[in-house]
Amino acid sequence: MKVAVLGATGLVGGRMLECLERSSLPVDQVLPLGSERSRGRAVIFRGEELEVLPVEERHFEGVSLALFSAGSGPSKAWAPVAASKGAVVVDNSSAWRMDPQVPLVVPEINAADLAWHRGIVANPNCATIQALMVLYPLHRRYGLCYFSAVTYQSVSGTGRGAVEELKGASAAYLAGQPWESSVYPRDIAFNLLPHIGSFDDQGISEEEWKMVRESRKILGMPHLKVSSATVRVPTFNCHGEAISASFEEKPDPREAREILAGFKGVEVMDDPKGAVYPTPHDGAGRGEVLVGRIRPDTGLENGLAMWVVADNLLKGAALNAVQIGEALFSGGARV
Ligand code: 11C
Repeated sequence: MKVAVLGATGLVGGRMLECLERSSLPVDQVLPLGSERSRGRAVIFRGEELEVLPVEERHFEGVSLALFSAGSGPSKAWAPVAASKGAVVVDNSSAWRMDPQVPLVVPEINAADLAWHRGIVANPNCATIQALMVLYPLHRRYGLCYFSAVTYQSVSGTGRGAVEELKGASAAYLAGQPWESSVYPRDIAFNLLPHIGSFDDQGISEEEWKMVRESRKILGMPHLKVSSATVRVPTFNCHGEAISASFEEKPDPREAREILAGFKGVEVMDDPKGAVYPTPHDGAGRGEVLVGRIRPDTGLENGLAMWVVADNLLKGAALNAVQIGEALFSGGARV
């Protein structure tokens, strides 16, 4: 099969190529696409250098799967074009996620929704994916009523420029030199920014709304109560989330640990007295969602609290997109 990758030179695009190399998809040809700015650049796939082409309609001829990670503007413009040429687009931007005609999929949770796609499938936001990967198996056993997710999100979620800004700003801070932030509105080095995406008139951020709205759609629970506070932290990769949830039935933390350990794509690291709990250093480069600190929530009825870490570029983006491709074209996602 022929696979196009739009946004191939970006951080997520690069991970998409790596995930495609390891996937169960019968990939014969990869076509890396980008904007005019990417002209002349190259990417590596299976050890070969491939030229990145500025995206044009004719490039989607014969493409079965088109993975998009070039931002909402290009996704809005090009996804219908690619779909009209017969490709299935798996779009990593927020452009199509809440469109009722477009399934929003985490294959371990709602692969069944792929049955009604019309050429475009949306890949959820990274922070939503990792929260639901642990909440869904618990929901099946105990019945989810409410959850709160407070996030600690790495700068790779913003992109390559933010990774460079954290490096430069940290070096400047340690050297006692001034640093002018250009990617973030405030200093990111040795700091915390409770600000991801723009704020609405009530002061709720875009990233917080994504957690609420995307969770409801993926779980098929339009009235699920969700609280969220999303925070950018000065780590390079992996998002952490402190999650508290309440259920119809009282969860037993020991049984919850077993349920989570048995769920494909989740790994339990939970021996806090031995300092065993997931950190961003544990999650980086891994496809699994890591969970630990599983304990009763002290303030919620039938509540459970936990700490969840995942690589935001892999399960939070590229890997989930390729798994959607596997679910569509090779009979199931490989985790
Ligand atoms: C971040 N979650 O960490 C964002 C990145 O809607 O796909 C991904 C944005 C999105 O900043």
